[in-house]
Amino acid sequence: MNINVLLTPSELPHSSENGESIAIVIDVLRASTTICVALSSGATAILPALTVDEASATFLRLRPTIRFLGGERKGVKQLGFDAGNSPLEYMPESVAGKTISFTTSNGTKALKLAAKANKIYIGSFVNLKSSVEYIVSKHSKANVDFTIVCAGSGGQFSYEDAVCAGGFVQLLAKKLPIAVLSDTAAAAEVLFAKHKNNLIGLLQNTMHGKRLIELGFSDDIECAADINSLSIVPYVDGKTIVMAK
Ligand code: 3SL
Repeated sequence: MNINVLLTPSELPHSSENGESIAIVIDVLRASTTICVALSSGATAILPALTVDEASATFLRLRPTIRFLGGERKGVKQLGFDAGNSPLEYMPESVAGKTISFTTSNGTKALKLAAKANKIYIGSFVNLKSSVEYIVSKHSKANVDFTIVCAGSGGQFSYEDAVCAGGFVQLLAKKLPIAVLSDTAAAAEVLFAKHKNNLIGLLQNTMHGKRLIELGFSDDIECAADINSLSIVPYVDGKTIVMAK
């Protein structure tokens, strides 16, 4: 059993040394936080798309009464979309009972790149504890390898994703003491230990966090930093993101 962290998705697809490979994809700012919030607001499913055109085409194929189109480019809601990528736009009054066609610059791309894993979960600070508890309850055999994938930004390292990955490493390793940590997993764990008591301060000072503040999304940072605020475990089922029950 190994726990590895990929600091950018560029190393994907990643093969497992053992039998079962479990991926946890993280894009704290903001795709994985928004996915968690949308599902806990009662969205039925999220369909990730690589491009704005693909998301729009998928949206048009859905039944008008249950469809919702969300996502961003350069952090901004696209023309004709119901919402951008702010988790605060995915409250129950907007998305309960809806199927969301969703595209973001990095998060949905990382999800597609992780497709070779046997199972793909979506992680963020908001669902750290609940998702690790669920994942461990389902995948604790010695032949499992965990790969935590940081979505990064434009193919580059994102500090906040690495810190969140470290939170997953710490909890997974605590619950699965036989697991062997890679060097990136050990480094991410150190970063989490350094920042876990001031996640808002961390997110406000990363490159992506500063850009979101400039765009007027400071509230999204507080939402994304609210560790363990949601009991939700999103995973990819075929081409759809749904909530584990
Ligand atoms: O890249 C992504 O997937 C987004 O989360 C980026 S943004 O926060 O909407 O700018």
